[in-house]
Amino acid sequence: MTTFASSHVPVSHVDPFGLDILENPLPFQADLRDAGPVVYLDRYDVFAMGRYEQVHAALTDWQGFQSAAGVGLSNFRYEKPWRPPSLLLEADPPYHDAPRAVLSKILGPRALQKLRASWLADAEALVDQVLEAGTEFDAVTRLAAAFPLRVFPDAVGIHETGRENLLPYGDHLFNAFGPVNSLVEKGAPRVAELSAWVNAQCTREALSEEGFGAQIWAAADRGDITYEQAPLIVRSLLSAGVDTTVNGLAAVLYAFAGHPDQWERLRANPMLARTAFDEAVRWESPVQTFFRTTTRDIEVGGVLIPDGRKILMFLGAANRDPRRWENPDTFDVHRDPSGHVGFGMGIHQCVGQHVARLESEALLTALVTRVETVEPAGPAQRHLNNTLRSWKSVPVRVISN
Ligand code: OVM
Repeated sequence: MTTFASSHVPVSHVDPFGLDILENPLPFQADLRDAGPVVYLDRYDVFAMGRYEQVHAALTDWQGFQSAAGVGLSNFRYEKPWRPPSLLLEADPPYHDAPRAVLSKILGPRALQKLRASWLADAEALVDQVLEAGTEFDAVTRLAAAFPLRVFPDAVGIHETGRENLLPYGDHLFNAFGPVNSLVEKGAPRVAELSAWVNAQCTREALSEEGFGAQIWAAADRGDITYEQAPLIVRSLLSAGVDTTVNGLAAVLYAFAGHPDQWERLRANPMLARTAFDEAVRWESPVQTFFRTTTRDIEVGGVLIPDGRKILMFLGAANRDPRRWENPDTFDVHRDPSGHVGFGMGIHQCVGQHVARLESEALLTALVTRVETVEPAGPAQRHLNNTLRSWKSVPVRVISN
């Protein structure tokens, strides 16, 4: 980190999407926060925010920090997006409002009550199956990935065929919010094939008669959204609904494997499952970063950011900012993690967060009644992604009842 005394804005030459930084972003994020409220990243000619106060304020100010120019590095004012923009993630009011209202209702706590009993039973069946096969296993593949893949595609209402495309599509999509580096190039050969498959799942004919997908099309029948919008809103579910929850669940399982005292607390009080998941989302921030674009010249922390510029928001850095959190690096199920920006903040705050919380509640509840202790059974391995803090493998050993 270098600071030019002649300028008001600290400058960093670091590539936050460099593979070495993605492997362990925490030291860079601490430097970023300490450098100032706004830092200029000369490698990409963008600004960055790592402190909770400014990240929170910018996320809440959708008028000043737009999403419609894209929430990746690419600026849609000047560059053609690689896929038609999301009607939710990459839109601002007024266009954002109707898709958001429709999806909020379909994915809201009330609507999810209907899925609760069956997801709890699915989690129990999955955990029983894993524990019967042995007491040492990979918590990522066997639980964190297996559970969302077991319940979410069915809830959306897509076919069985091709579901193995969901994770690779999401992996590439989240890479594509970053620069065109080796991670994006690695995914490029399959983009056309994966996109074609995802898009084909979004038509009315491809979807089951109940499920989130059918409910989106029913909203078009009612005139709440247009028929042109419906398939793109289904696409948002398939884009944002799998890799995110897989990595959120991986985060909470990894956290507990490394913190036996915290598992003990959860065992003593299983009602902590929901808070524990939010604490893991704060601590690990499965979605590490998103960009915004200034809609006018805006001053932040004494730095003038001109109109139309990209700002990289470090959700992960904000969630570990010692200016906001006590012992931010500690995973603590007794802390109040509310206010974390791991799900974003403001009008774009994760519309699927109740789905994610229900998945984690189901999985943790099934585990906590069956597993006395959980510990690492070998080194956990990261999966590198430009946006996601992801795990390839988290080997664990458990003692079950
Ligand atoms: C979407 C979308 C895609 C990726 C992430 C996301 C975290 C949304 O297509 O709407 O939100």
